[in-house]
Formats: sequence, structure tokens, C-alpha cells
Amino acid sequence: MTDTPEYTPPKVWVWNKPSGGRFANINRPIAGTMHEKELPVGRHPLQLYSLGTPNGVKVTIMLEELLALGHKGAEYDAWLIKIGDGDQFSSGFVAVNPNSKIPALLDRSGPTPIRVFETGAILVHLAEKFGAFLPTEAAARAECLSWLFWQMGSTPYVGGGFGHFYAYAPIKIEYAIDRFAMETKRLLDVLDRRLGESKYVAGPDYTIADIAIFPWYGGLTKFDQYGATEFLAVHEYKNVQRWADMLLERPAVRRGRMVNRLSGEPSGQLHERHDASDFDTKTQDKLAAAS
Ligand SMILES: N[C@@H](CCC(=O)N[C@@H](CS)C(=O)NCC(=O)O)C(=O)O
Repeated sequence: MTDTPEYTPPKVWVWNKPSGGRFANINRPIAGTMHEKELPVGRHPLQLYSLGTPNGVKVTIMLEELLALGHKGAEYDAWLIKIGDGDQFSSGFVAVNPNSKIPALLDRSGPTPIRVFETGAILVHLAEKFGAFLPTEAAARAECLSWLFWQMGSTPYVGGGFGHFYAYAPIKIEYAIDRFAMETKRLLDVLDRRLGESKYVAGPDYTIADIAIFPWYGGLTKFDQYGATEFLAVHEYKNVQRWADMLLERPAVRRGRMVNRLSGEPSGQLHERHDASDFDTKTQDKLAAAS
């Protein structure tokens, strides 16, 4: 085991110094509004305030899938929330999500706007609203919701645990990396075994469980999330690879991954989406060529 500095916790923890590491500037022990600013509102029924992270991408994939099915009521404006700049602490954003995390959805299709936060709640809200990607038969619905909530419960160990200590923490702590690499590999194995017996996560059909799980576990296996492809030996998870490749064939998945994205190839970054045509005209490469 490597040596890490000795630390004896004080009797009462106090916030007296930045914690260090990536994202330390936005971590704080208090909730609520940090500055006054309203959110913009566009012309579509659904207003999404987000960023192209794995959590944000779940919702843009869902919306693109609904539009691909012909649900015009799923038209949306996707506004960029730069969490590195603290946009999630504005009065407008906190009113839509008191937890100050992207993504947050404002459903303005009815007489009174409905706010929805937490991706699990957003995916269920949209699935029930449009009657899509959530089976109605009891056993199939239970299987889908079980895997959906498996993602919600398990991913903090992958992102906040493994990703944080492997890629973002200011020091490498062997104990923490071991602890969360073990859990991340166990979770990949859970998913791999499931996908060895089932075409999609919840059964024979594509559902919101796949939409929620893909950006995280597909990210680890296909997109070198946290630079950990080799470290986690992701090639071992053959069924996850097969499933992720299959999802990547879907045009709606490819479009959803582009929305609110601030990194990667300019042609894959659509910072804001207000119209279906934006994918053809407003990606960063197109905007650069036009200016
Ligand atoms: N459980 C939440 C997680 C959302 C979340 O962690 N969002 C991150 C980006 S991926 C965020 O907004 N972080 C900003 C912050 O922590 O201040 C969900 O599923 O919606």
C-alpha cells in the first residue's frame, strides 16, 4: 500500500480550505442560490437545462428517440448550463432543481409548467407522457424500473468514487482507487452477465433502462471515460461491448450525444439545440467555418 499523509479528522468538520482536484471550485457544503439569474425559455414545449455529461446525455438521447418515433410534443430547447462556471447555482436553475445538478427539465406543455429533476424522474416522466420506452405489463415494467434504479444507485460509485479518485483527485490514494475500481468492475460484471442473457438490459425491447445505463457503462467501454480503458480491462466485458455497439448504431443515440457537448471533435459538439436542423448547421465545425 502506498503512503498517504496521515490525517486525523477534527471533532467537527469545517469548510476552511478548497479540497483540491478537478471540480473543487464548484464543490461546497451548502445548497441554494448563489447568484440571481433567470433561465432562458425557448419556443418548444420542453425546456432542458443541461450539459453533455453522461447524466445530461441520458435525457437528450431520450428526447431524440421520442422525436424519431414521431412525437412532436417532444420538441425541445436544450440550454447550456456550464457547471464549471457555477451556472447550476443561479436562482433560475435552483428553482427548477434545488439540488443544483444538471440535467433539469421544465415541461411547459400544459397550463402550469412542471419541473422535473433527477434523470430517473425525467426519463419516467417522458416515458409516461409519450407512452414509450417503458413497458406497461407488470413484470416487464418492474424489470425496466429495477435496472433504471440500479443505474441511479450504482453510478455514484463509478463517477464520484472511481472516476474521482482515479482521474480527478489531487493525489492518488491506493486504498480509494482499489475500493472503487473493484466496485466498478463488479458493476460492469453485473451488466455483462445480464446482457449475456438478454438483448437489451430490461429484456427484448429497448427501454429507458438502456438509455440511462448506456452513457455511463457505454462511456467506460467505448469512450475511454476517465482514461481507464486499459486499467479496467474493459475489453473483458464482451456483452457490454456488443450492446454498446448496437446502441451506437441508433441515430438518436448519436444525436443525443452531441447536444450540450463541450468537448471532443468540433463536429460532435452542438452547444445548444433549438431545432432539429441545428445538427446540420450549428455544430462547432460548421459555426467555425461560417465565421
Ligand atoms: N443523480 C443525478 C446526478 C446529476 C449530476 O451528478 N450531475 C452533475 C454533472 S454529471 C452536476 O450537475 N454536477 C454539478 C455539481 O456538482 O455542482 C441525476 O441522475 O440527475
